[in-house]
Amino acid sequence: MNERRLKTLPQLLTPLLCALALGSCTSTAPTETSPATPPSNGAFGNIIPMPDSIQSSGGSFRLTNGAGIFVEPGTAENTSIGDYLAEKLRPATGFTLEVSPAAGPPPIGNIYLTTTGVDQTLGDEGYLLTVSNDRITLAASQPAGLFRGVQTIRQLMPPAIEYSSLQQGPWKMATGVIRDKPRFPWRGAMLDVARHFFSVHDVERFIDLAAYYKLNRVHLHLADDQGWRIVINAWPKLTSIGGSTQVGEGPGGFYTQADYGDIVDYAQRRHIIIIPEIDMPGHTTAALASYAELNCSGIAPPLYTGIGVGFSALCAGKDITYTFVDDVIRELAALTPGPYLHIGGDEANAMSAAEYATFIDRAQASVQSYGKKTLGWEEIAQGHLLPGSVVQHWNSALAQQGVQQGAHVIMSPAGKTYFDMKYTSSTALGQNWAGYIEVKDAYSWDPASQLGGVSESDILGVEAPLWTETIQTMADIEYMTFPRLACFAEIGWSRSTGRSWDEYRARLGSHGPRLRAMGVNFYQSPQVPWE
Ligand code: TNX
Repeated sequence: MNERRLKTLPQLLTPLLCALALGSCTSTAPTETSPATPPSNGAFGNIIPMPDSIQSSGGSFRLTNGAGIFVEPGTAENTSIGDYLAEKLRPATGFTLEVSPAAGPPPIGNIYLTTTGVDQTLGDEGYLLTVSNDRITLAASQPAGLFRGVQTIRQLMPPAIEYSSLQQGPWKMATGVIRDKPRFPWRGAMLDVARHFFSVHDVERFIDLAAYYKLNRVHLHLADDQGWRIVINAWPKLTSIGGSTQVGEGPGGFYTQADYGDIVDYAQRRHIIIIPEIDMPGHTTAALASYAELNCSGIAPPLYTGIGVGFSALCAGKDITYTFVDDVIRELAALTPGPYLHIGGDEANAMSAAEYATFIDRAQASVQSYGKKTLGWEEIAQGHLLPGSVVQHWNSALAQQGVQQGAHVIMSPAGKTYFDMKYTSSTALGQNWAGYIEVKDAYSWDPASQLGGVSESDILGVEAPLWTETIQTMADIEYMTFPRLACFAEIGWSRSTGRSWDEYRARLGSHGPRLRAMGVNFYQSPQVPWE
């Protein structure tokens, strides 16, 4: 029997008292729980990513029509989170779920979201969720924490809650207390919209699905050899010419600055920061084909629709190159509220090492001059990193050079995190240059022991990229991303101690009905006991 069921009365009462006092529970936070022995009481133990601590209390809360969502204080940000939760719960329940400001806990039967007087040790994204027979109380010191906790509320509801049409209740959930916060502050997914272009609507769905598993960064790979996808007013041919192709014969496409603004706003409402990437100085055929003057030869190459890498480069020796880079970075910085701009920097094999280092130094200076920090693939560690620059590990030991320069690292080891790697040799989509990544492989690794010389304190977080050379539709995106995104989200959020594939695979299996309810075209891996 699960020993967690054998609780003393004080143990059972602590969470309740804690919840009532909200702010005063720092030292009495539950300690005996860990992901090693999750509760066996159904819904309360099926959350992904696994919360930091769970105490179930064996009761049940029932959401009924007439229930409301009360937010305290009723700021625009908190109200927006209340509205988001209501939007998620209304279609399947058919309930009105009005959202109102509150001063103190609401009457029985309601949902209460509060950032007033809450334990600051929960940090930016932590939350304390108390479900009693009477109400749901979600407390966080910051709105982002409320938003993450809202995902937990969704996961505690029956899976049918995720349908976008009216479903049969009852809408019951198990009671207990969850105190939760993330291991890493950066948990991202990347979508390559350059190799194949995806609509604003597709990107928004990708953002929504990432939010469900508590990711907080979505990185958009906005330019590569095969396409330039964001309007830059100072260089309009980048999109009119450079945006007109993609891999294969398709017409490509691009985002207007207003489209990009919509994506940023959509993400912001989900407490997700958009990281825009313009890959430079390599991976630049789309730009080189649009403007002859960016080429050392002065001759524009043809547009490129293949899937080769490493053959293109901006001309490091020309002043116009740096005018171009500065214009692009200035416009992108103005459109991007988040603190980071990603300059790419990978596979610039068509340029000398000295030219490359100079280019990276100058690009970083531009980023800094517009008040942003530079992010780049680990190759940028061959330049002189400015304080605050971040290197993204993918396939070499160069990230170590970044650490030696004092940089933080984002871990995206290709053999573990690349959503474009096939699951098995019979996966129709994807590539296999970094190996096959079955669901178990996606779950069975740890960022802090992945790369020598890069340890926990050097790591800002994790990010999983979906490169889209072979990915053409939203259904393709979903198939390669799910369920691996759920595995990956747990690696970024949950503590590593006590992690067990056998426990996890059952928990993941319980998400089958949820993913189906959301209409996600996921890979039904035979490794997972899907419900
Ligand atoms: C490597 S990861 C690349 C991409 C490809 C990807 C395909 C990285 C920085 N470069 O250009 O799309 O492999 O898996």
